[in-house]
Amino acid sequence: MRPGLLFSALTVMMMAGAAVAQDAPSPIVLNQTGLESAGPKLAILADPATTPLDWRLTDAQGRTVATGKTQPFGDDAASGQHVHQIDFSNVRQAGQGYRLTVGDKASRPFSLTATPDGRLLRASLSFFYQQRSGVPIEAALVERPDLARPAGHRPDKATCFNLADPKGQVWPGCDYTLDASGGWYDAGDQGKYVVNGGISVWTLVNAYERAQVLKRPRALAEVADGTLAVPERGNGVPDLLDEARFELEFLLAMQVPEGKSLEVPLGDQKDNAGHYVLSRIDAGGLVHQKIADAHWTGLPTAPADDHVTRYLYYPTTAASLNLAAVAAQAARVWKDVDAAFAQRCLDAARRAFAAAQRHPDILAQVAFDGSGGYGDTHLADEVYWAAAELYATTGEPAYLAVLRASPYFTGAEGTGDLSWGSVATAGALTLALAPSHLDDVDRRRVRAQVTALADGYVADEGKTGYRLPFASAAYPWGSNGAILSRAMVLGAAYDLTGKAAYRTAVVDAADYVLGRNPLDRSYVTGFGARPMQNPHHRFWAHQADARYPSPPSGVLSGGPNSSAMDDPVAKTMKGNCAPQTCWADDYRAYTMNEVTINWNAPLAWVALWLDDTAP
Ligand code: 9MR
Repeated sequence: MRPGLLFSALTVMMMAGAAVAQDAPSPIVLNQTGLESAGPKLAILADPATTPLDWRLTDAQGRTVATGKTQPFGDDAASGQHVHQIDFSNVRQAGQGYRLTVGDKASRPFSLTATPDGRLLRASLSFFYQQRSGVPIEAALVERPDLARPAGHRPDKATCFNLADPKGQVWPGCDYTLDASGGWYDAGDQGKYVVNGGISVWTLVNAYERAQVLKRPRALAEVADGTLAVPERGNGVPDLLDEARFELEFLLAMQVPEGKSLEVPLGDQKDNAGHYVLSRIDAGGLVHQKIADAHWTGLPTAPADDHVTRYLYYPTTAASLNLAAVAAQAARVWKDVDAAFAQRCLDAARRAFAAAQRHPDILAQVAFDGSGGYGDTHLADEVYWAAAELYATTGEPAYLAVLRASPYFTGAEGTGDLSWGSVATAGALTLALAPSHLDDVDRRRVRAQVTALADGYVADEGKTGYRLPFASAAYPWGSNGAILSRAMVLGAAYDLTGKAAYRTAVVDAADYVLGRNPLDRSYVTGFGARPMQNPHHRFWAHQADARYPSPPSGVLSGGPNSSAMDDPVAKTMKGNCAPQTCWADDYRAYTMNEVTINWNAPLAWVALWLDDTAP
């Protein structure tokens, strides 16, 4: 075949969104996108040998540039392997075509790069644009024409759920509709959930606020106006903030109008039939938990083809506190960008917080069909986060009083891993970073809490064969998101202290999701030799139906899940996989291979942070 023909055949395949053939797994694994020439460098070999083995690093010309001995880690529970670590951090010459060998085993060729190229950051942020609801996804703004699509759910107007839930309880509905158009679809489904939207948008805005407060010109330039493929480029506002605001406008639209009363469950009260006892309350200022379809749609379903009736689901205390937190954060960050928007956010945040204080126990714990639960019955962390953001923004004593009463503030309780349902660490990160009215003693204590949390993550590195800051015996739903959320805390600890071990752990987390794992898999589409290709997603569903596209680049798989193995693929693997290997690149594997805004957000945060701090 002439080269021209080969090229066009490949192009057609790519345009059609076809999955591309992949390399076989390699016996020596490392970040498939290459490593920083001046940064830490680790590769992993699974080998039964109990004594150190000789390794050799060759360059593109086949010349030996370094040799050394592997460090046997031994049996590693997470991977189920006997692991050797190969640390070649001393090699610092940038270049391509490096290869590690141990006996007859070899790595794929890889590069050492001196300057970050920003590709991962841009691609990981493009995910948010492509998850937008209510607007067309424009061909000019995506990497392949088949990723363009018409607007879905335009408009996304709904009233409150007024049908029977799966347990037979009939819900009363409400006397209003909200226009909740816009925002990002959550994941492979097209629901829009306030608590998950909130933590995701907070993460993106925090990446920006960090760069702003710490005066990081490189990071600010990377997300400035005109840098991202978003429709708002050229409007004079940093593109990262444009993307975040698209979600914030949706979150604001989910707030119950003043003067509305609603029947909602309070706490756990149930009647003899097991139905929730509903009480009529003044609901103004509370925030609806979600807007979503009345029943699940199948795969594939392009957003514009979803015609299932959508409903608002009853407001919850968690969603209200969540909006209070992110709207307060936005009020700070937009103050000099769009003062009117900042004021609107602050008003909404105050009202949401006040409403949540009036109604502290409206819990998201009812199972409805057609959408995820994001159920949460422990809200002390949401209270802390919201109070922290409001205090950082306003300096008002009433919010400080709430902070002082929180076990997370005093340190009686650790803030713990950051996730959609565990948000105290978001509050701590804000208090540690944002210029605020905290006195020095309090500020020092909060900062020490952040570094103590990070120290625990660094300690985890030593317990894992693949050296990552996550040593849990079981891998949870969205483990890749959990690992990258830890990397954010480590990044913040590095910002506070400059200690190299923190940055190394961030690099380790990124290396893990980009290929240094027992499956030799890059969990980010379009990055590395063996990227994930078949997410659980209703539009990027090429594997399910060839008329739909494969995913764009920059989308993070949820990752190995050894905890909730109940999708059709996971069921066949149950009991047969070590935690880090309970994963399959299959669109049906919704517990392992879905993609979400709250996992891509820490990916983007970490990508920006690594670019910014590259040695
Ligand atoms: O990310 C969520 C995970 O922590 C939960 O264990 C899981 C089951 O409740 O739900 C996950 O969230 C899903 C959400 O409910 C609906 N959209 C897709 C999300 C990712 O699978």
